[in-house]
Amino acid sequence: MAKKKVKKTKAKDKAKAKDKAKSGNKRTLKLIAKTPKVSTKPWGKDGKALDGVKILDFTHVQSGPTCTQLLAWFGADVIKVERPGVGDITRGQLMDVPNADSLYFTMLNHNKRSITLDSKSKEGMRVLERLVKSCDVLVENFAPGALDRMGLTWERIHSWNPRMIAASVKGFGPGAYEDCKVYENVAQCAGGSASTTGFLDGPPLVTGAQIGDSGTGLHLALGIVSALYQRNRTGRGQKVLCAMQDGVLNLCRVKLRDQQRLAHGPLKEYTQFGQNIPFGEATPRAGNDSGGGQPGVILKCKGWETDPNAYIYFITQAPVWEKICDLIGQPDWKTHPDYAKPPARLPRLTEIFGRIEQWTMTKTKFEVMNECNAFDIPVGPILSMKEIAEDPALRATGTVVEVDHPARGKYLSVGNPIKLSDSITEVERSPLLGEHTDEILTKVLKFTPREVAEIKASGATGQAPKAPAPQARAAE
Ligand code: CAO
Repeated sequence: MAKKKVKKTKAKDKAKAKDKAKSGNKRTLKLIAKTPKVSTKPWGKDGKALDGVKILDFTHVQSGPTCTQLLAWFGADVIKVERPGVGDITRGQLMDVPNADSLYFTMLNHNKRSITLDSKSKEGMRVLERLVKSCDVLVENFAPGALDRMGLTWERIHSWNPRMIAASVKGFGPGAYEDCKVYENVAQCAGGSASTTGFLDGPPLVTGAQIGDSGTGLHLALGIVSALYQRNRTGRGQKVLCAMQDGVLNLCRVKLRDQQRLAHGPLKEYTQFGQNIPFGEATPRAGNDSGGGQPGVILKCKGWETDPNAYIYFITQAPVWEKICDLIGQPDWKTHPDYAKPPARLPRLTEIFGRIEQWTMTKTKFEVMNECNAFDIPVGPILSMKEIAEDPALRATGTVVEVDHPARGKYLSVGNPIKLSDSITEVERSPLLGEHTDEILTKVLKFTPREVAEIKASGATGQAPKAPAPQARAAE
């Protein structure tokens, strides 16, 4: 009897296992069946990469807006929530045209919609709740704790919408400085950029590239897209955090590399090695030395006495060394034991670049560019912002775009630097403050006319201004 029971149980288990395997197969088959067919529409004509993704954009200044602008360019519907009457502080910062949103704002907030909302009011929170419930991602870069103080804790967000991804930029990650407010240059200093930028005999320098703000915004965008991808599998949202210090350090990776190399001797590719200047305990400032294995520096070109940008970056890449020697009229260096091989050149970089500079100073930076590239010698002209703004190739690819704005007229912006062949970016002007408040309340959040009236009467949305009439613009 007992034996029979065991047999029965075994048979049952077998059947169960079979069923499980079958349903597993079914699941796989289902997944395969669900895989969409390859689109028959032409490239770039089948919507955008992030079509259908809705973003509650609670960002301001530069880091967060950089992130949401990228997502908008890839097709996400970005709804920017701004404080009534004030909006993103950059709207009014560094203004150049009276009564028009600044370039600071317009160049970081393309392709978004704007709703004004006092998030600290009862009616404001009612709208926010519906936004959280209907969006896929919340992006914010408030000072630490501000979102919690508003009442939008992660627990609350997650309970309202378990699929929501909550993405934040903060200055520092968890640790001693986690409560600190941070701006671009603070991050550059704390992330290792400033201590390694500048000349050996000068103070630390910040760079013009906004690696703290825009760099962290880029990192955050990748985190969000990854979290969206994982959500396809788990059905669950998650928190995404990018600390600006971490983002800067990630971009300064090669300097932490050099810090560790110091333990094994001097950094021979640094100019200071050839100048017999001893190395200290930390990665030094390297002036314009290349950060890689191919020595390079900035050299003067024709006109440098009057043009601050008549310079070129010149890299003595090892595979083209002989071509460099021929080009600068120093063919004997091809075989000379002091110059022929890369290790022999390292202690002589100042002398070598001095000799190359004698040659570059006889030519404009564009002549050097053309002559060197004819021999595959990597060089880079120092382009001014004026030259970049006027560059026809950058215009042709949409990296520099002209945008029209109802209050400020035409202006130049930097378009999407990431090109997708099947999700082509169309750069649209930034929204006016609260321009889409009504549209979002009614069409996106589906509040009834009565509810909209209640929300508005409470003052939660403030007064949405209208775009100036064309005549008014002409008179400006
Ligand atoms: N309705 C009501 N209140 C709102 C609101 C809205 N729609 N939007 C924002 N606020 C409130 C916030 O809740 C916060 O209030 P509390 O301080 O009372 O909680 C307040 O406005 C100010 O927010 P903040 O502290 O973020 O702004 P700040 O100008 O003082 O600081 C910054 C700016 C950038 C230093 C800080 O936000 C920060 O450190 N952010 C994280 C790092 C970052 O992104 N830095 C890069 C900025 S670009 O250089």
